[in-house]
Amino acid sequence: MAITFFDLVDKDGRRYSPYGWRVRMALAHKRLDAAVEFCWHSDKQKLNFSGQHLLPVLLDGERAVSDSWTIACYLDEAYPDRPMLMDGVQGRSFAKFINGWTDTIIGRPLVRSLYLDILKSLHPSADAQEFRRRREGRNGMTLEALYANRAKDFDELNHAMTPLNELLRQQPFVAGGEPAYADFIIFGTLQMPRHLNGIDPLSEQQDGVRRWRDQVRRLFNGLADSV
Ligand SMILES: N[C@@H](CCC(=O)N[C@@H](CS)C(=O)NCC(=O)O)C(=O)O
Repeated sequence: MAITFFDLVDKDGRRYSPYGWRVRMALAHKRLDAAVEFCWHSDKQKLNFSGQHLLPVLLDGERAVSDSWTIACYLDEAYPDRPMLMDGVQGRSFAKFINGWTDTIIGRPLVRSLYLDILKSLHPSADAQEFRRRREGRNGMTLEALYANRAKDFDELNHAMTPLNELLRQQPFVAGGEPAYADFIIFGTLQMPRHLNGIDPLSEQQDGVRRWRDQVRRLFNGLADSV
């Protein structure tokens, strides 16, 4: 059946969504081809069929699946004959923890420090006022104040990564000897600044994470470098 993947795009055609990257890597891991449909922030009408307004969304035949975590679980359930993203109950439980940890402990400081860059790169049809209003309301600060806090946010993120760095000094991938969805979750989040503005939040101390990131970038014929 034909798969369509709805992904976020900015005014220059850049695809920087951390959740979109998780799904891109997951589809490649499962050796599944998908047609891509580009959407911008607040492109709600285009996503009406999915019953919600956030990206990414996967349409597999008639079946619409939203939310990157739900999509990853769906792909393993619908395509068990393809390489698994998460191995068994333990694999899924571990990846679920990594998903929550990444979104809160790593993603939150990273994303809020990038809001101003995202605002500047919004697609011309996106609702910039709504984008600003929602983020400022959620954080109780202007996007400019959040931007000014970037160095502190990067320090926080690097501190939180200490155990991950230690793990990746001892093994090649987050999931163990081979890459799996747990890797794509963290990697997807780190793809965001890379594709948005080229800023690298990782400090020099993150030698394990940096080595791992280089390895993941080489997967699937360098998919991570494609725009
Ligand atoms: N938990 C969701 C988060 C999805 C999400 O926040 N997507 C953002 C793009 S990175 C979005 O669609 N924003 C559009 C908007 O706020 O209008 C997932 O894992 O897919």
